Amino acid sequence: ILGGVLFDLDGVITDTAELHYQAWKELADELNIPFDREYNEKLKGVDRMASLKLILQNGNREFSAEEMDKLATQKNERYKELLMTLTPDALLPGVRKLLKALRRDGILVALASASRNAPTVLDRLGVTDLFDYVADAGAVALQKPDAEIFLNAAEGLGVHPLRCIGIEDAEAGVIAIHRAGMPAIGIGTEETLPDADHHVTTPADLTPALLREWME
Ligand code: B16
Ligand code: MG
Repeated sequence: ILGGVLFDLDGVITDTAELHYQAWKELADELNIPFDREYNEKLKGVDRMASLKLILQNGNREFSAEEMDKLATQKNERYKELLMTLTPDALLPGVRKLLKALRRDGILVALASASRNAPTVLDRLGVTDLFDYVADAGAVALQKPDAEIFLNAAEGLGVHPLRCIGIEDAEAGVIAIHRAGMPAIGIGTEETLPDADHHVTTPADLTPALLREWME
């Protein structure tokens, strides 16, 4: 029986990847480090400091831990500015409808995002009220593909992990969902998400009935 649906944020509810890209790009340009949209793909679902390390790999300078903290903060301040441009129009198609349908059916909904800015993003999108729980990315020690954030989200809902299903657009997230013992729905294709149990092109293709069926 389906009790809870756990959503990833970036790439599932909205495309914050483009805003992350803009903020990282400005920082990389300032440091004269090559960075493009293709490389940005590698940062999806990866937390802030790990993303910074991946970017700095392409430069030929070493940075102290203190400098790296500063750079990560600089990027985040810029990212937060960019978040202020988000409106409910930035919700991916079908998301609001799906969230409402789940609520109507008594299925609980949580967010399992690696982003510490997730609560702000939900507010900007106007969907905070449609979530029963938002897992705290800052309180999670082990990043995706570890199961921690999904287990934390299920616990926050008070629903047993085996009664939850997860939705992700990144392979590391799909693996995390499986490690949490849940079926994984991939927003993408068999090619981009080879391990997902089911694939859809957009959240608009999902309904509570379909998720219930895939829970079995
Ligand atoms: P922040 P998700 C992830 O979100 C993004 O995909 C990733 O690019 C970002 O670095 C990470 O959140 C941390 O974000 O700097 O805001 O804490 O896909 O897990 O929802
Ligand atoms: Mg994602």
